[in-house]
Amino acid sequence: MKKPIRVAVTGAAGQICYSLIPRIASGEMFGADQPVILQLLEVPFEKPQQALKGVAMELEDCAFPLLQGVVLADDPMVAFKDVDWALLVGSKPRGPGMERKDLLTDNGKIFVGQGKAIDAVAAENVHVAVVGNPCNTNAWICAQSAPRVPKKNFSAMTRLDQNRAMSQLAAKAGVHANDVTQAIIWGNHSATQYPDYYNAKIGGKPAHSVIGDETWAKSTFIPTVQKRGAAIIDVAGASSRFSAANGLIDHVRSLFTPGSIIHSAAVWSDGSYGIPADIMASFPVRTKAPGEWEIVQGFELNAFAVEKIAASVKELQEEIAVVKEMLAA
Ligand code: NAX
Repeated sequence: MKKPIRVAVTGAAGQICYSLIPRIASGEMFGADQPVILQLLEVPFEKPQQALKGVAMELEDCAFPLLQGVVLADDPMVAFKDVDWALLVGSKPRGPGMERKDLLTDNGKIFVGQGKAIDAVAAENVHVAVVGNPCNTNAWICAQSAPRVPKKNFSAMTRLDQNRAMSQLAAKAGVHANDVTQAIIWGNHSATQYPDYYNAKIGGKPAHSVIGDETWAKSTFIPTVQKRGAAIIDVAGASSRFSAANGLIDHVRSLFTPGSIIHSAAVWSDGSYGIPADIMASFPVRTKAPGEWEIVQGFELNAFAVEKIAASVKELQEEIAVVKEMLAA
């Protein structure tokens, strides 16, 4: 039997994790022959800690063959001890009257503390995937706070956005989402993200030659993907839950599984495609070995794409400027 992978999950009593945790335990993230030990973190208050106990009891009741242990924690130093993967889902939602800046600084503090704990106690080659919003910048803060861990081991999730883009393109072309490839998301996981119509493929052919409707791409496809999270909140009264969990399963599985498939993830920029180095931006990514990925080169970006990506990068730089003030204080 393989050595178990230790996986920390934060926000473990929250909505996304309720769908995420059983899927990790059943082998969907790391593979059907890969045992896992789950280390679940929640805030140190009675209600979430009780809810976390309930999650642990349900895990027990599943008798998952691959689950080799569960650690419940209210302290990041316990939750991140020796972990190979840290999945940072927990963060505060934006409350009434809160500015984006308030959210950045409030959640930023969480990711400073968690970064420091990861630096101190996680396994040598730990990989960190961030979902809690604003996820790109939270991943950046976490990376800054964990200087021991190589920057290339950090990622933030834009896979849900990619999956949304695949479904929108498939529906327009009248095919299944399986037929859509290279639905790349560039930039920030926010309403400024750039879902790339021009490099996407449908049945191996350029999406723009199959769909042939640039007006639809610009006025419907891109805004629909950019604002899909808000649209779900409007309809359901709650933010994306199992689709976000599913996005993270896909995100980590793709980063863990070597192959030629190109997928979207926010990773540490090396300056590729003119996106400034040392920010966390979403790129086309390919995985060379488990947990070792590279930014795929060679995609053509037209003037429209360059302008859209620049706007998203500007937003990322503004977010980083806000948190730099916080880190300096
Ligand atoms: P919930 O509010 O249901 O759960 C969050 C959980 O995190 C709560 O149980 C809370 O107690 C816990 N938490 C807060 N601070 C913590 C800390 N310091 N340590 C450990 N746990 C902590 O939110 P949920 O719907 O699960 O969403 C979680 C995060 O995902 C939010 O920030 C949300 O904005 C973000 N999302 C990101 C997406 C993406 O594509 N990157 C899409 C879905 C989602 O909006």
